Amino acid sequence: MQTFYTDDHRLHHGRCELIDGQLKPCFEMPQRAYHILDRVKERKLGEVLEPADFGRAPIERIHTKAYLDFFEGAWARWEKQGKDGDLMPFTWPARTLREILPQDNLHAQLGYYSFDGGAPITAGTWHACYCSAQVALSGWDEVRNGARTAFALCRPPGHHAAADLMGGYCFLNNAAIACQAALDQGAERIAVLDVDYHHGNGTQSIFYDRADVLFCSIHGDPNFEFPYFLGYADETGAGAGEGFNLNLPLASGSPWAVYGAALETACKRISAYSPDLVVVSLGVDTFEQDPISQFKLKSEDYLRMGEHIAALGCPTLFVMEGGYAVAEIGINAVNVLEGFEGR
Ligand code: OKP
Ligand code: ZN
Repeated sequence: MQTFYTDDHRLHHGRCELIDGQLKPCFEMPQRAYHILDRVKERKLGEVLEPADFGRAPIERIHTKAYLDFFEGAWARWEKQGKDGDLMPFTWPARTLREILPQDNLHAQLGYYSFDGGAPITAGTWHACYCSAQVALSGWDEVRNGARTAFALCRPPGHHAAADLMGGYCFLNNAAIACQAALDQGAERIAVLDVDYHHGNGTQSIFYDRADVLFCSIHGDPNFEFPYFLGYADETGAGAGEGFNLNLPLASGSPWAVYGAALETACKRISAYSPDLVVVSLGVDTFEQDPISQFKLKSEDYLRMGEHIAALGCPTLFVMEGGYAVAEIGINAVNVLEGFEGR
């Protein structure tokens, strides 16, 4: 399996996040991608290739032009104000306020285009995210050219990002961008299997009213876990998309026995859909030692996960999402890929 990767992800490096009332170093850090890359090489998974540049057009198929223009230009505006700290929102148009977009103020616009304070913009964030999307598109291109599978080693992750919202460490929805490119290039039905510990609210929202993308997600029950406001089992799709959204929220502390059963349920639904392509939003924050998550998967369980996905018998694009147990992230992510390849 080929891996697509660029070092440019390092240009996104948030300094800190607010957690439990304390400022701590960002969990979503460059070392995550370095560890995965090291493991890909150590296990001789296959070639590691730089992404091609497909431009901004495929990104604009998912995100609004206004959102992208804001995001691309935000750092320059911040710098012009003489600031150099991470750019983070602190006011949102929540209930009782108006959902309006003030024309001049950077912070107002940042609040409008985000749903939490977990996606800090730094000097290189736009470029890193642009490259992360190109990594996903390059992975799709590889599958389009006949490969059974490819690994898009994306960073920053993307599944929390909606058409015009950043949040949850995500800015551009890499998996959704790859899905839309595949549909635009002839695929008719795509299944997204989101195995990240957190619900992929961005991906769900993007495809919620559509039947050409089946979104299946296994995640910590939003009753207790981020992103709290989406990801419940009764969200089954809307309009033409009714029946094409499957959420499988699981209890805190769920081990592989519980997780594997949910994965079988998701795989059955995906098989019945007979997709042309499966896009896996590959988060490994379901790991027992993950510092911000509450599932209990062990490293060997990720081999089983890959085997289940391979049994679908579909062309499969893996798109990296979360995972914050940095020392083990490479082992766990690559275990899924090795399980898929049956080695
Ligand atoms: C991104 B991905 C913890 C707050 C949670 C956001 C988590 C984003 C996860 N108190 N902060 O899905 O791995
Ligand atoms: Zn996650």
